[in-house]
Amino acid sequence: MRLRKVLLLVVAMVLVFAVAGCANNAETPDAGEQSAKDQFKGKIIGIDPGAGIMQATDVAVEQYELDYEVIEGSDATMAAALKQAIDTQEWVVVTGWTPHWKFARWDLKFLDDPKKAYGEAETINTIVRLGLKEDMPEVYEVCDNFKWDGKQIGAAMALAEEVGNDEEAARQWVEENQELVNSWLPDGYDAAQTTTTFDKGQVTLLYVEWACARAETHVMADVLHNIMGYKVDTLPVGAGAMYEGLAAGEGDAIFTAWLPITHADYMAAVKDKVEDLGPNFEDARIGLVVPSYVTIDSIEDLMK
Ligand code: PBE
Repeated sequence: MRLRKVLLLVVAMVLVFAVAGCANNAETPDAGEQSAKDQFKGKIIGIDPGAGIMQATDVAVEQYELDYEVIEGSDATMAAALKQAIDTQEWVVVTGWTPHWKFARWDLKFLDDPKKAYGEAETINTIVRLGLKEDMPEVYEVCDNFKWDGKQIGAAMALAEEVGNDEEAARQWVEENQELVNSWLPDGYDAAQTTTTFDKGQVTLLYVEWACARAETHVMADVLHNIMGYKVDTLPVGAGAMYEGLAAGEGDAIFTAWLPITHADYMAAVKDKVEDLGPNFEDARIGLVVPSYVTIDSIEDLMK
C-alpha cells in the first residue's frame, strides 16, 4: 500500500510539472507578440547624469508615461550597449544625438517625438571666459572663427574611434583639413606649419567625454598648440563643472554648449559670467535612438 502511494505521488508530481511546463511554454509569446517594453527589457540606455539629454529623458518619461528604467552610464557605455544589441539583433533604445559617429557605423533612427520632449534642432556653441578677448586676443579670435559641418566633425570623430587616441586623431584631422583650419587662424599662421616653441601662454579647455566634445576640443587644442604655439590643457570634467569652471575663470573656452535647449539650465546659471561666441556647429539634435531594424517609430510606441 505504502509503495503504491509513493508511486502515485511521484506520478502526480511528474504530471504537475509536465502540465506546468506546458502551460509555461504556451504563455511565452513569440518575439512578434512581445510588447515593445519587453523587447527593450524595460530599459532606456542613458549616459552621464549631468548631460542635458538625461534631463530631457526625464521629461520624456513623464510626458509619454514611460514605465522604463533609465540606465546611467557614459557615451562609451551607451555605444557599447548599442554594439552588443546590434551584434545579436536585439532591441535597444538609447539616449542618442547627432553629431555622433554611431550614425556612420550603424543603421540607426531617431524615434519620433511628437510632444517635443527633446526640443528641436539646435546649435553647438563656443563659450569663453570673460576677459579672454583682452588677455589672449589670438586665442579669442581662433575660438570665434572655429566652425565646421557634419561631414567635417564626422570625419574627426571617426578618426578618433579608429586611432584610439584623441590627440593623435586631431593632429591627423588638422593635417588633412588645412584649408578649413586656415579659415579659422589669425593672420600670420599657416595650418601647414607646426611649431616647436610653445611660449605664447597657457590655455585650458574644459570638456565632457562626449564623442563630439572630444573631437571639438582636441582639434582646437591641436590648432592652439601645434600651430599657434600655446601650452594647452584639455580637462575632461562633468557637464556642471564645465560651465562652473568656465564662469570661475578656471578654463578659457568650451566648445560643447548645446543651445538654446539642451544646456539651457547650465547656461542660465552662468550667462553673465561667460561670453557666448555663437555656433561652431548647426543642426545638432538629441532624442531617443534605436537600430533601424526595430519596428517601432515613435516614442509613443514604447508603451505599446
Ligand atoms: N550630449 C552631447 C550632451 C551635449 C553634447 C547631447 C550628450 C548633453 O546631452 O548634454
